[in-house]
Amino acid sequence: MSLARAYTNIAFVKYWGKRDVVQMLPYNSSLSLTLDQFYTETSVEFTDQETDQFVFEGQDQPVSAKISRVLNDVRQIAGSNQHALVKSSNHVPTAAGLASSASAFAALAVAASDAAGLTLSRKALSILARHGSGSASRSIYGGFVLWHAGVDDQSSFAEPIDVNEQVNFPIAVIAILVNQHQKSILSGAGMQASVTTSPYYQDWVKTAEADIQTMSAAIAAQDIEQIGTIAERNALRMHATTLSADPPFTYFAPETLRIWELVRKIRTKGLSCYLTLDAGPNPKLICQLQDVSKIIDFLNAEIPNLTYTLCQPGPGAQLMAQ
Ligand code: 2P0
Repeated sequence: MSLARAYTNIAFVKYWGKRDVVQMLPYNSSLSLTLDQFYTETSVEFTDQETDQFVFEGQDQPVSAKISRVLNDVRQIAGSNQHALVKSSNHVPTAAGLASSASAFAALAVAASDAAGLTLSRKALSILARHGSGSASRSIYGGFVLWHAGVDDQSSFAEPIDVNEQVNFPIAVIAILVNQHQKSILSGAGMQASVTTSPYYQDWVKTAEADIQTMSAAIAAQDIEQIGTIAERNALRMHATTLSADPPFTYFAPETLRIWELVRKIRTKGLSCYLTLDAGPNPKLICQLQDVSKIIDFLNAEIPNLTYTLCQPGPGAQLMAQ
């Protein structure tokens, strides 16, 4: 039995669309920060049982095509035909709206490969995790992580920006929960709708690739204002490809726009504070660690009873037990 833990990540330059849905190759490179507040723990054991089995939070669940894909890859590399017992649980400090397939498939890749007796490089683990879910390729590593779009299976992988996977400046991400409901359009379907129907899609890809360059420079300069400025613009351009899809759709809730408005107001007070959000309505605010309580106090005065989770840079995926 092998047990692995992986943390979720938030993309500062987003992945939004596959140019190859079978190989799970993205249109553009993406860049994320692994967070320290939400993780998935997954154990895998290969046994003589007749089929793969998936137990989530203690309950038997169907084995999804994505889980099968990762297990089949591992079996193929290991030359094994045994089936797997996979047990997984999520750890969320408060209901943070941070749940993500990134932590799930990074943990599965690390646990399943180890359980099969493989010692894969981290690059190979990143590719294996990508076969389950694109963003999982980034959760193999801690700190800031760049997922190279690549041109084929072996060139599409993530790597850490800092070799030690550390972030040596006081950046924080405040995750705000405005809505706990399951999103109506899953990200895989949402991104494909943008790819196939938004007339702005190719412009999104072009600007996202440019954002990778400027974001990398801003991280090297430890410039949180610049990092946040690029991340907010990138997130809103990603969401513009949903508003411009046919039929149009959006992940915004009314509270999302209200918080974005307040974020702009906070900036007029001289604080660095920037919005990003994924395929759901829950905003994540990028800021300086020292400004967190001022920002939360300001938001609380305007919208009481929101749930906040303070996140800082988190570590890469790791084996917890063998
Ligand atoms: C990201 N998202 O870069 C982007 C931003 C959501 C918005 O990656 O279809 O679960 O499994 O590859 O990785 C969420 O999509 O999608 C995601 P699949 P995934 O983090």
